[in-house]
Amino acid sequence: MNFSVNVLGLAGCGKSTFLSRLQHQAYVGRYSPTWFTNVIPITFQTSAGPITVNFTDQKCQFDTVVRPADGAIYMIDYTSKLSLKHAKDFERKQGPIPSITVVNKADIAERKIRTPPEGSIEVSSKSCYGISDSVQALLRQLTHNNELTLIW
Ligand SMILES: Nc1nc2c(ncn2[C@@H]2O[C@H](COP(=O)(O)OP(=O)(O)O)[C@@H](O)[C@H]2O)c(=O)[nH]1
Ligand SMILES: [Mg+2]
Repeated sequence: MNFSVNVLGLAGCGKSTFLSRLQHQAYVGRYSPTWFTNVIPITFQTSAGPITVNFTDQKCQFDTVVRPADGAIYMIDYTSKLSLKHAKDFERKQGPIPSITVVNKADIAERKIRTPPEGSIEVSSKSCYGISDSVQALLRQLTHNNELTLIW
């Protein structure tokens, strides 16, 4: 199985860090802005067999063109109120496709967002908290299979 997934959220919210966490199981602490659009294929082992997701990581701005995809990850940053607005804008632009909303940087105590959107998943790309849960939720949405479990 093969899916394309757009990763969308305000610059600095942690999209590239989240993807390198999935790719290398490692945290890359330094900030290097994303200039180009990168497609990162990652294969996950699941109870329904291997699933490859081609994640699109891109420089996100308010005028970013959102391409069609099989699914999307909308990322919010707990330390940025603006990121909440951007995630909603991206969701509207992308339209109704299988998706999850993650709220990243859960490891930071000083939060600007008090009430994250309903159904969103709290993650920390730094500590790895919630990462496998979020991927499992995404794969369940993409496959329309709520029994699917991620082998992490
Ligand atoms: N404390 C903390 N910092 C994070 C986390 N995820 C990303 N960062 C940091 O946030 C900054 C922006 O991350 P990056 O992945 O480049 O954001 P992008 O612009 O959305 O791709 C970097 O300095 C990361 O190290 C996290 O879960 N916790
Ligand atoms: Mg980036």
